[in-house]
Amino acid sequence: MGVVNVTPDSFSDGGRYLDHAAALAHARRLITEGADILDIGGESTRPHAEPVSQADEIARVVPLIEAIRRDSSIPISIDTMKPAVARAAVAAGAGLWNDVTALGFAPDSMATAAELGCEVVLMHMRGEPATMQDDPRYDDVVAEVRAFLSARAEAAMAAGVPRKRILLDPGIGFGKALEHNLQLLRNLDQIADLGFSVVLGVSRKRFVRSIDPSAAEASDRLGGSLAAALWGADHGASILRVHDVRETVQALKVWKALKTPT
Ligand code: HH2
Repeated sequence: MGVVNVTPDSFSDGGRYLDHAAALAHARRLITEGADILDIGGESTRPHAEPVSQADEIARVVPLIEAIRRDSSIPISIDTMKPAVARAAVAAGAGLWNDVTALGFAPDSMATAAELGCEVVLMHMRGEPATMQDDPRYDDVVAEVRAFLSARAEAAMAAGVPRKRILLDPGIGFGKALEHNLQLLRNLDQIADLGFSVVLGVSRKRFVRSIDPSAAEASDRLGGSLAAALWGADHGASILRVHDVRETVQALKVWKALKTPT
């Protein structure tokens, strides 16, 4: 899953693709590089990001989704917590709603997902983007994230989202200190054991800098991102949400070749 952020402030590429033509060119490049899904986002979820109005978010993402749809049938995911944005994105051609609030932001999120009939990514986040990195604490991060995701999946099914349309994501970096992120990655199989496809977003995240302080800039974190992506692939992730598609596709090809006995 290749990331296209149409935002001025995303942590790794904010501002680069706010312009429609630049975002479209980037989306096309990710398709050429081997992305299987494009994840389009119009609001940054990084700590202390500025909130975006519904109208502005729709104006950022819908023309891009329409333009991608004109020349590609690639599955498109909309990264939003707002039901109205998901609705507009699905009408424009998106088939997957990636929600970092696990359909918890608005009272009508669950019902909207059921009505739209799209796939949904339910992600775990502790707290809200503005404050989530202020000393997050857990007794048992793996058990708590697993129980949360299981409960949200049950709630989505009760609201009418079919089981096969639900994907789960532990939400690396969302209200988690380094040790929490590492515990979740080490025990990713326990999330996969819930029986849903697992989406994993480790690309360019801050935990890489926590391990390698020389990786101050998000763009310095490719090596760590690839290491974590392959670890995820080996421990039950079926979709990797990444910025560096070409490099990740190549890493996965080598990993797959090594795993296939000759
Ligand atoms: N991470 C980010 C945004 N959306 N969605 C899922 N399912 N999983 C993730 O790990 C995830 C996500 C943060 O990355 P990015 O989009 O690059 O930055 P920003 O939120 O600042 O736009």
